[in-house]
Amino acid sequence: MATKTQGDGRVATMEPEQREAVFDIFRRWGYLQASLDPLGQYLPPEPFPTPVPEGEFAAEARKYYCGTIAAEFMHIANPEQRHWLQEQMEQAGPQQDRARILTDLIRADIFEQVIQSRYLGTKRFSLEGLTVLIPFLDQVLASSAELGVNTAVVAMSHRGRLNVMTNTIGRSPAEIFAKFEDVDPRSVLGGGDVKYHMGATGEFKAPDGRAIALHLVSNPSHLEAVDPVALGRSRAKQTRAGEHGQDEVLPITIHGDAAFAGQGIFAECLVLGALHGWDVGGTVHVIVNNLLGFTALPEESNASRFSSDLAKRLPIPIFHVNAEDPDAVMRVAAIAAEYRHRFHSDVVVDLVGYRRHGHSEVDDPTVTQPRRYAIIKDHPQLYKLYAERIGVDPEAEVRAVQAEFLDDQKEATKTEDRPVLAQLPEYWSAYHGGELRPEDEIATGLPVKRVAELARLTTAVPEGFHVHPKVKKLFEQRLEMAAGTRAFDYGMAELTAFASLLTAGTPIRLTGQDSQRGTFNQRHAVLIDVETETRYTPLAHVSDTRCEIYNSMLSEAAVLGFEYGYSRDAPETLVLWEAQFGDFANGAQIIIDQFIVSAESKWNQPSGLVLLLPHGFEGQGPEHSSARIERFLQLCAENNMQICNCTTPAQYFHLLRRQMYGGKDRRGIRKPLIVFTPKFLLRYPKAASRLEDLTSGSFQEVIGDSQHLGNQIRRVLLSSGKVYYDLLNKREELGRGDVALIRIEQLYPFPLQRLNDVLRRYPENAELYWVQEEPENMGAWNYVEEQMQSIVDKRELRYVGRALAASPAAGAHKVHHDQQEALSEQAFSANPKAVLTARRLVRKKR
Ligand SMILES: Cc1ncc(C[n+]2csc(CCOP(=O)(O)OP(=O)(O)O)c2C)c(N)n1
Repeated sequence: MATKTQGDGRVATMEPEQREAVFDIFRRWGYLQASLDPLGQYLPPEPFPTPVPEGEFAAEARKYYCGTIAAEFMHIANPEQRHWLQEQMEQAGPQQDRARILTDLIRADIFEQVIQSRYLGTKRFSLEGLTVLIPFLDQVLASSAELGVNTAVVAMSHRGRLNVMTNTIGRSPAEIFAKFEDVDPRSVLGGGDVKYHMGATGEFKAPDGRAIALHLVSNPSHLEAVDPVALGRSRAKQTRAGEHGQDEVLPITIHGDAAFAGQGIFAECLVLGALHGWDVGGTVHVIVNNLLGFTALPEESNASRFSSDLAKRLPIPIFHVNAEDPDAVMRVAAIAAEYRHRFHSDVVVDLVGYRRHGHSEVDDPTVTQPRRYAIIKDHPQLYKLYAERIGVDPEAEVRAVQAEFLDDQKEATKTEDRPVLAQLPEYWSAYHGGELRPEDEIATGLPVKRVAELARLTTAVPEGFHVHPKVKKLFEQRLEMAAGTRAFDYGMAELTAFASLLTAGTPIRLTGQDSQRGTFNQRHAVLIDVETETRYTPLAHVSDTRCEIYNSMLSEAAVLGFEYGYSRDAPETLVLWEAQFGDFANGAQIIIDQFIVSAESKWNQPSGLVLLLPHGFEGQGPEHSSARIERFLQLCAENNMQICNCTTPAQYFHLLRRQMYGGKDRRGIRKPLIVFTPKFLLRYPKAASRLEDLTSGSFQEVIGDSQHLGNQIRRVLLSSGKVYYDLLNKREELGRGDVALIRIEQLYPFPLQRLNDVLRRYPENAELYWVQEEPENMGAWNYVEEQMQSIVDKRELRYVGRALAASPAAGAHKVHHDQQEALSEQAFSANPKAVLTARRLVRKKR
């Protein structure tokens, strides 16, 4: 039996096994009895599921595990991680710099009070009740700086955001107050955003002088949507930083308790952030847990005791800490920072406090939580409690901070300038957003020799690598394409565009479900050795330029958010996200609406992200047909993106190159590009391109009909995308030399001028039809009609396509086929009609 000399000199018997057994119970269940709610109202102690033998060991363990810090870590299988955490928990907390903590608490509280005094009745989403967030972040950053972090990307929602902007990010209070004075002319003109969504950049200075560049990510109202964006931005910064990027760039995401439990995108992020292609070396997640979500109680938001339980399905430690024990909060902050650094793992810190006011300051919370707010009314501010605890009179400091903030407030009322809270990093200096100008349309052809050289590079595999016979055959065909003896398909056009960009120094990052091979077996950018299943990416070896192609997890929202974030910090990189079928992109609608299409208008933040959305009606049913062209078109305004649908591989090739290049130079403009990509056309012989289509020219926004011109033309059929080939075939079948086919390859910005030039080649009285395979309320029809208003004013534009429909496409292949046939027939008939939808067709037959 072991013995131990205690502090008081007594010799106690130690029974290690017995002690371990008791401690294990507390390690596992101690969090159920920790004292976490500062108001003592919620989270009452719960009995352990295992009987606890009371005694000396239990008393000791209780001290570590049932105080104001609770830890959940026994679900982590890795013993090293568990033991490290155990060690941290089973010791006394370190000395804290209490004066610094007190200053932070005073600044946090007084900041809110100063706003409250002047801007009564304005929403600010006060941090009061959880002001400990400010010293907490200070400690996370100070500890991280010591561990080598020099950049942090911070995501957070409304709660306490203005406070963090000032007291953590370091924006001057005058800039924040100016936002309350509403001096931002853009917010009057319709652009811009509300103050508690704006991004901000700044610098943290640790007590030892080390600095961390801080980036608070612009955030839409949609809770948690910013999480993947912050992770993507972090990954891009880490990549830029190089080998030690994960140690230098720290992602911190701050959540509300209700949003943490409720929003699926965050659950997706927890998995995503740990996957190879998205790994950010761990994120520090902070729950600003006021035990309320708007008016909802915890039991209305969480399925279990803590909102953090969602994170427990993964091997991530979770700390809960009573927000009114600042020393404990600081201790957890340091542990969290070190854990993330040491194990490159996520860590969750649940700061449990309260909310002093209503959801916003204009809300009366006594209507829904009368008892809680009766307690809150008389509950002193944390800085007062803490000052008393450490035996300091805070009044002089409070007055000094108040005077400083009030001075800033006076400044703010005088300023006419729009506060610029965030600066784009230096690596954006060669790039810009704004208007798409004609000079951005440039020649993107490649010399013949270059195409051949790139084909050789992209089909080369290392000695001894066993390529699948089918892929081997495809590679032989690709070499023939490059030699000009076989027509180019989309797969090869894409590969050649990628290789050409890489060899010119443009990195590429492409992700999506099954993107390495390609959902439609068309890409084969990553090869699998048939004997060893090792992978090889020829594109990664065509030059020294980085090429990343990953199969993503089965998520649209988080993955697209991540890639958008990546594009925000990698303007030099061609970043592409691919939907498996374009239909699924609507699972990421928040990212599309709130970031991709509107970020430049709201936050002045450009992005060159490319979305590849397979689209086309091919009889695969309602959910594998439509990438919802109509929705993207409805979102177009102010030059916010480019929307294209390429009918040939060469067009796709030029489009991808155009996205990155302008003239001899890299293209300066960064604009999201939405490409409706083909499925059936991928290998359709009539859609194939010749070598010379890639070696000269540029992307054509409109493709006229070079064979069908002049006065014999009676009808002009306008279309976009694959339906063109249905019309082409029908025209051949009917021998109709009097019908011209015009393809609109870029839908936004709408190429009106070019279309007009093309239409001028036809008689003015030629009939004009828009033909589409999508139902009348979908596709580009409504949009095109409006864009062509100046033409339509003078001559009629009529519609041929499927009739109005609730669901994009018919379920039965036969019905699809009949409809498709009918619509191409109608396009050539004397008096075309809209083609009926599936259900109506069936009903009519009865
Ligand atoms: C996706 C989404 N749904 C609903 C809302 C409206 N909303 C804003 S704040 C809020 C409550 C958030 O509660 P919690 O996450 O606990 O944060 P708290 O405001 O308490 O800090 C709600 C429902 C929103 N902004 N985003």
